[in-house]
Amino acid sequence: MNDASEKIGVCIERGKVNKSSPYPGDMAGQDGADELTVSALEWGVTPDKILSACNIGMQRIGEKFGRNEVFVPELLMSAKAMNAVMTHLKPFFQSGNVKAKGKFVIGTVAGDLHDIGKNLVAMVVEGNGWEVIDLGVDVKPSKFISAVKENSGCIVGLSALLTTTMVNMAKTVSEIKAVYPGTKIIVGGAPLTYDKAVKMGADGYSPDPQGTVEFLNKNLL
Ligand code: B1M
Repeated sequence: MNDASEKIGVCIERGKVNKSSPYPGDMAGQDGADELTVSALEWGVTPDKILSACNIGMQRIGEKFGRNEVFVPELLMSAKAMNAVMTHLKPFFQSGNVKAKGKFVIGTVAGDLHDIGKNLVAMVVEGNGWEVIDLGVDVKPSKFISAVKENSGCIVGLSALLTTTMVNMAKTVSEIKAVYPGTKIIVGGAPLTYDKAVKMGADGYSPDPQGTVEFLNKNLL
């Protein structure tokens, strides 16, 4: 990893959004995730490299949270810094003027507010030529069902980051399948595994955006 992307990873871990942000105090007045991403892209650092540095930063803040060294406000600042980076990376993952291969309805399941991973999956899928209908976070099964009704032939993607919300994911899969048995559903998110996905009746599982694209392309109607 080079120095520029490493610095961005540190901004994610510390929640340093941009130069004008006074948080964290010891980084006041320094460039943040926002400015450093712009510079890194100008210097030719690849979006993939920047993204993987961000993921390391997120991993580190998550571990600190797990050890009770930081709390929700710190996680929120890291998420804000990550969003600042993603604003600049988005154009690289979206190509535009491509005829859509099909429709992909995605959302984070009920009770779950984590959307960074879901947004990344949505971006990469869109960049690979799919029309993405993003239902957001805390999405109830009924909202997914309405979206399937409105977007005939779509494939559905469910994201969950909490072990507690995997129950809602399983419920969403079974409720969609009860009304639209032919709908293909892929699930993903940190607590998921292939076995858990199969157990809840999903058609696919992916640990990352690229695997999601492969699943979609395989299930192209
Ligand atoms: Co929370 N959080 N959080 N959090 N958070 C985790 C997930 C946690 C592991 C932290 C920890 O304890 N170490 C832990 C969950 C433990 C568990 O259940 N196993 C946790 C907790 C406990 C909580 C709260 C309960 C804390 C509290 O309030 N006491 C609370 C819950 C709120 C709720 O949802 N109801 C909470 C809140 C938050 C914030 C709101 C502050 C913030 C989220 C902000 C946001 O998303 N806008 C937050 C954050 C930032 C995290 C961590 C630090 C980072 C998550 C992240 O964005 N990762 C996280 C710890 C960690 O992951 N290291 C943690 C980066 C992202 C790119 O990766 O989301 O995994 P990820 O997505 C990947 C893959 O999973 C996959 O592709 C993505 C790109 O590679 N993927 C899919 C995701 N969805 C997919 C769908 C697919 C396919 C692939 O197909 C459809």
